[in-house]
Amino acid sequence: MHIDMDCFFAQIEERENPRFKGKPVVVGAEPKFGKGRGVVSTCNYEARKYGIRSALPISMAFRACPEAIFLPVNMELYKRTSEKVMVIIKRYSPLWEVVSLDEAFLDLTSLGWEKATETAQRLKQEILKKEKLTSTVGLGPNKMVAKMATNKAKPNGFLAIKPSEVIDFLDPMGVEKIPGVGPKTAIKLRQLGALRIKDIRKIPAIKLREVLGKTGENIYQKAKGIAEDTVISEETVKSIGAEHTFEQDTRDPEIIFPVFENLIKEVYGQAVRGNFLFRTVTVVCRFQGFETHTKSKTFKLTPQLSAEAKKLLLQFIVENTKLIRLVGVRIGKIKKHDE
Ligand code: TTP
Ligand code: MG
Repeated sequence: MHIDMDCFFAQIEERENPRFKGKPVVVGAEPKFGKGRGVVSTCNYEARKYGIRSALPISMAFRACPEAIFLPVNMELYKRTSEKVMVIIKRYSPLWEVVSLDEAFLDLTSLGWEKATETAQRLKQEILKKEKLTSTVGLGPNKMVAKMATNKAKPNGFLAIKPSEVIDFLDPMGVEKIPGVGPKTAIKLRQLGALRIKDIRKIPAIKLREVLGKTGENIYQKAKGIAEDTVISEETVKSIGAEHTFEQDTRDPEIIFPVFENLIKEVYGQAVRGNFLFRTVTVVCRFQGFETHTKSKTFKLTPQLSAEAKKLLLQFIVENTKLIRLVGVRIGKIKKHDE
């Protein structure tokens, strides 16, 4: 499964300012009445009707639609929102891969096709309900097809391409729709007579290799719908963590410590189940006003998690008098017991 949020930065701005609804919204550099020098980060679908796109010079965006709402990039807000969305996404499979602030893959293979379809739709609905944001979801037998399904179904769409449907799905598309085929490669493919994906399969393999080298072989495979399907969960290998946001900011040890104890149990349980040894303990503390700090300690041998984590948390409480919004614990420098 592939998921990508619709016009992410612009949609968040619309959510925060309902009066923008239905109007063209452009997020990016300051337009300065057409004299601005930066570019568009993104814009909503209303603005796209005027030809405005990511990476377009802001001066051109202004000329295309001077009456649009132009907003600066509020990265803090987008990152915070992204984190919340990703927390939801990761709950749907232990095999997840975050690609960017608004894009991720999940491996749902073990569910089988029907359940995977249901699950993916449920995820889309949960993000809409909890974060008030629309997304587009694609399903396919590998990452490339899933991503292409998302692209095809945008915005606020859902599209599942079964293995038996892959070739019919790919055939009529322009060669530039293949992920990884940029404008230069697309031109070379067209010079070889391939306008659509189905044409790529007719080019002799030797010719493709001659013109495009190793990428040529890769593109040939992609044109047949064959691509990488491993979803790499970086964090499950590098570290294991858990965190909790309190209903209300607090400094009450009777609230904080039981919660923290549970987080430790959860992390420790995961380490035991995965048969992992670890050498770092990290505690994260977010205070009122979103100020976030971490404290880490690295040991020569796997330490006693509970004792070390509590020492670090106590240091936070002693050093900082602010109310606490979130606590988390994480273990790192992990390796399998038998490695
Ligand atoms: P995208 O997912 O590529 O674009 P999008 O979410 O705005 O629109 P959609 O997916 O519906 O087509 O990128 C995610 C965010 O990354 C985007 O909201 C803003 C940022 N971004 C830039 O700042 N500059 C860029 O050139 C691109 C492509 C994206
Ligand atoms: Mg997006």
